[in-house]
Amino acid sequence: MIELLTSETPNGWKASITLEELEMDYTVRPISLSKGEQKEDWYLKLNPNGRIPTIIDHDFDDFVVFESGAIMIYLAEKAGKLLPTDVKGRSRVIQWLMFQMGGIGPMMGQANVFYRYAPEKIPYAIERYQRESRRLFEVLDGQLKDNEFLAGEYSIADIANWCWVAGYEWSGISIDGLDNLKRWLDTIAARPAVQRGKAVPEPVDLGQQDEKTIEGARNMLA
Ligand SMILES: N[C@@H](CCC(=O)N[C@@H](CS)C(=O)NCC(=O)O)C(=O)O
Repeated sequence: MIELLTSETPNGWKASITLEELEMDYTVRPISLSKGEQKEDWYLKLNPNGRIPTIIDHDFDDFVVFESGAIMIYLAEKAGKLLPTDVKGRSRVIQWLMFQMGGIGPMMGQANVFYRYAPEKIPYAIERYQRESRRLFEVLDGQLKDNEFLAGEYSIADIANWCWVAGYEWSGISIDGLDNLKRWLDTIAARPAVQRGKAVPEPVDLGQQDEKTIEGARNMLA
């Protein structure tokens, strides 16, 4: 049994959607980011970075994995699905997974901070992160022009990028003109496992986040 320590955020959904797609048995331990549970000593012993998600594999000596991308690779390898085993196929998936980890996630994360959460609005910072995110969306759109999914068959690379890109409206980034990206977003959103995983630990409507969300994020960032 896998234990997932998580919150309702894009990095958390990467783990819960992967678990759902792989049909693995798992339990959920919700972590309250606004209350700072991710910075408590017991949690830092599991995840020294003080962020969600983290998993504990209770069937494998309580082995702990932190960093969402590493969690996805671990789970996919354990199940033998969503990540090819041949060298080239595996590399292609990992390339697009790293594209999310090093590009989409950090840029959209900062776009959210400056566009939504920062009490002081700094136009240069807002534009910088929104423009760079849009540029990365165009890279994804180009890859999806002749490919149904990012790297061969549906994989952890699609899940990782989808979890962030699906929040484009909250980040204030347009997807106008990116028809391939739009098609891919809709295809993945329709998957039952994605809908189940995105409701962990509780459902959030990305388009309907409110002052409470902003307040919670500000507390976390303070
Ligand atoms: N590189 C980490 C980033 C994780 C991360 O930033 N998680 C956010 C939620 S999406 C978090 O835990 N934030 C809490 C905080 O900043 O204190 C990963 O991919 O696991």
